[in-house]
Amino acid sequence: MAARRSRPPAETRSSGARPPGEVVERARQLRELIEYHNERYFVFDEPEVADAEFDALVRELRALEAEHPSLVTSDSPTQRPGGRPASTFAPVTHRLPMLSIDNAFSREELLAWGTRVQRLITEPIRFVAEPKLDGLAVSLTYVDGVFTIGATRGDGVTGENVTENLRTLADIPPKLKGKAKDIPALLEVRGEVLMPLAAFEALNHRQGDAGERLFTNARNAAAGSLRQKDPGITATRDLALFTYQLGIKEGGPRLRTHEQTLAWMKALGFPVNPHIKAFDDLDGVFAFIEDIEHNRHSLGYDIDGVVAKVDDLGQRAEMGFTSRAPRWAIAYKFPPEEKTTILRDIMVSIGRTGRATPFAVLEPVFVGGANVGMATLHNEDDVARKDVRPGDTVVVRRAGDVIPEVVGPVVAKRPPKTKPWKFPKKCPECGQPLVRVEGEANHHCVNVDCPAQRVQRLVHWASRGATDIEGLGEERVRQFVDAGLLEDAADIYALTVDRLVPLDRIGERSAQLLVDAIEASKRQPLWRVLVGLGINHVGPTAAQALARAFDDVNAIMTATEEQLTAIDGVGPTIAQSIGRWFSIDRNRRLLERLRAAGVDPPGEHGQQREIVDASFAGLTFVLTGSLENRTRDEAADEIAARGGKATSSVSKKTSYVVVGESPGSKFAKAEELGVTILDEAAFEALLAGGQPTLNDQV
Ligand code: 5U1
Repeated sequence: MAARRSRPPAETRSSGARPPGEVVERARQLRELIEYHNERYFVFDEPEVADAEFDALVRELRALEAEHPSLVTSDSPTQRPGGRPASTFAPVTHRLPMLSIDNAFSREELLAWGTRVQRLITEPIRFVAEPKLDGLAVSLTYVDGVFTIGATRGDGVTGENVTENLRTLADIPPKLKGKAKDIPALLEVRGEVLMPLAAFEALNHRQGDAGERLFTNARNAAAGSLRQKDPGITATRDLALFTYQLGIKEGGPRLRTHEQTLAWMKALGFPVNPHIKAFDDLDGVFAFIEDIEHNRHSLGYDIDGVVAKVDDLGQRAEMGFTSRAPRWAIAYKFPPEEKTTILRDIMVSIGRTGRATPFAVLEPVFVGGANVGMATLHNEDDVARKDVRPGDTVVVRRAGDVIPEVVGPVVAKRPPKTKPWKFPKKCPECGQPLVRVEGEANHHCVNVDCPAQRVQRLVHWASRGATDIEGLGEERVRQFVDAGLLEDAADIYALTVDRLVPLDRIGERSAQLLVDAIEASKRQPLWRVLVGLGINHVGPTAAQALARAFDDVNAIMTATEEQLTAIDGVGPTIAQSIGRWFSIDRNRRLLERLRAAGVDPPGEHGQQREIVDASFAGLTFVLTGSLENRTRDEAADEIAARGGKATSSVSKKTSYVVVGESPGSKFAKAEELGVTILDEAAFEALLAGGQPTLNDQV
C-alpha cells in the first residue's frame, strides 16, 4: 500500500522552529499522494485506496501542518474545501442531509452499539437488518406522486441532479401507485442504484470489444453509468435500484416502524430488497450477518456488509443523530476477502508521467466477488518489504472497489532457489533507464518519448475528468498509436473517418461517432483542457481556480509565479510546476497545434459578461425545472449580466424563483416560504426591464 503512515520521530517534532528536512519531505510526499489518489478517484473513477486510508493521509498531513505551520501552502489539499470537481450536472441541495452510517467491524462492536442504544431507551428494541448494497446512494423526490427530481448523494448536503438519467431505470416508478388521497404531496425516497453483476460483466465485454476502458467493479460501473451526459447511454446500462429509507414526507399515512415503512414503499411501487429481516436481539442480527456473508456471492449484486437499524420510529426519534450519522443505525462491514494464489511474475507498468509501478501477475483467483489476475505492488520498497517472489504462493486481498493487493507470501510454500525480486534497470517499453531519485519512493522512465507514456498521456487527455472523448479509451489509443496516427493530443483532432475506417474493428459508424465526440470535445471548458495537459499538481480543483482567474491558456502561460500564487487555491508548488511545464518547448508547440485545431477555450474570467445594466443588483434568483428558451446556465448568465445572483437554494431572502417544466422541490419550498414565483414569460418580462405583475406569477 502506498499510504503507509510514518510519524516523524518524537525528537524531531517542534512547533515554532523550522521543520526538519524529513518532516518537510514527508509533507511533500503526503501532498503528492493525496493529489494522486484524488485524481484516481475524481478523474479516473478508479480509486486505489479505501476511503479510510485516504482520510488517514489527509489526517497525517493536517497533523504535520498543525505542528509546523510553516509547512502550510495555499495549494495544500488540506486548504481546500472538498476537492470535488465542478460537475456536469446541476447541484441539488438535499432538504434533509443524506447522512452516512457509523461502522462496526466485529461482533463486539455491533454489541457495543446495541448497549449504547439500549441505554437511551427503556423499552426493549427490535432491530431490522438488511444487506448493505455496494452501489450509489440516490434521493428520489415525488411531487403529488410524480417523479420530479433524482439526485446523487454527493457530499450528503449537495448532490447532482441526475433526474433524466434516473428516469431511464425501469425500477424507478414515474408515478406512485395507490389512491390519490394516500399519496403525499411531497415524498423523498432514498436508496441505492447498483449494477447487477451479470450486467456488469456484459458491459465490460462490450467495452472491451469497442476498445473502451473496462470498469474495475460494478459500483464504479454504476456510478459511471448514472453520471452520463446522455441519458440514452444510461438506459443501455441495466441499472437496478433498491430503496430503503424515506427522507422528506409531507402527507400520506402515519408510519410507526421501519418494517411498515418498507411495506408502504413497496405498495407505492418501489423495489425493496427481499433479504430484510426483523430481530428481537442482536444475536439474531449477527446470525443473519453470518448467513448473508456466506451467501453474498450468490445474490447477483455486490454488497459490503449489513445495516442494522432500530425498527421503531418513535425510538429512533428519541435516539436522534450525531453530527455525522443517526444513532439508530450501524453498518457492519465485512472484512476484506483474502485468498491464496500463485504469483506468476512481477512486471512493471509505466504511467503518463513515466512512473514505473510494479504489479503482480497472478494465477487468476476469485476473491471479493471478482476474478483477480493482477494486483498492485506500488513500488520497489513495497516488494522488498513483502519479499514476494515469482513462483511464491501469495495472499491476495480485495476490499470493495479498491484495486486488489498482494498482502504477502506464504513462505512455507516457497519453491526452492527463488531469489528476491530486483527492480528492472530498463523501461520495459522503451528500453531507456529507469531512475529512482534519492529520497523518492518511485522509479521513473526518463524518456518522454516512451510509447507507454505517450499512450497514457493520450488516455488521460481523453478521460472523463479531462476532455471526455467518448470512445477514446486505452485500447483505441494503443491501436491508433501503433498505427502511427497519434503521437500527442493535437493529433487526435486530425483523425477523420477516412483515416480510421481502414483499421481493424472500426466500422464507418463507430468512426463517425468517434470523430463527432472529438469535435464535441473542442467545446470543453478551459479547466478540463488544463487537467488534460497533465501538468503535475494541476488536478480539477487547481484547474478550476486557474480557469476562473485567466482569459485562456496563453494568459496562464505568460503569468508570473506571483500572479499565479495570488489565486486562491494555487500555491508555490502548483505555480512552479506550471512554470516548468510551459518552459518546455514541446509543450508550447503542443499548445500551438491544439489552438490551430480549434482547442482554445476561454477561461471563465474571459467569458464574464459585461454588466448590461444593474437592474437586478441585490436580487437573488433560484432557477428550477427546464426552461423553454434558454438553459439554466444561460439564464444565470442573463441574471449576472444585470448585476443579480443565481443561487441554488431557496430561502426567505430569495427574491424570485424561476420555474420551468418539471420543477423540483425548490418550487414547493418557494411556495412554503412565500417567495415570488415566476414562469419563463414573467422572467423574460423582468429581463426586458418590466415588473412582474400578479398575472405573471404561477
Ligand atoms: N440497506 C441500507 N443501506 N443503507 C445505507 N440501509 C441504509 N441506510 C442508510 C444508508 C446510508 O442510511 C440510513 C441509516 C440513514
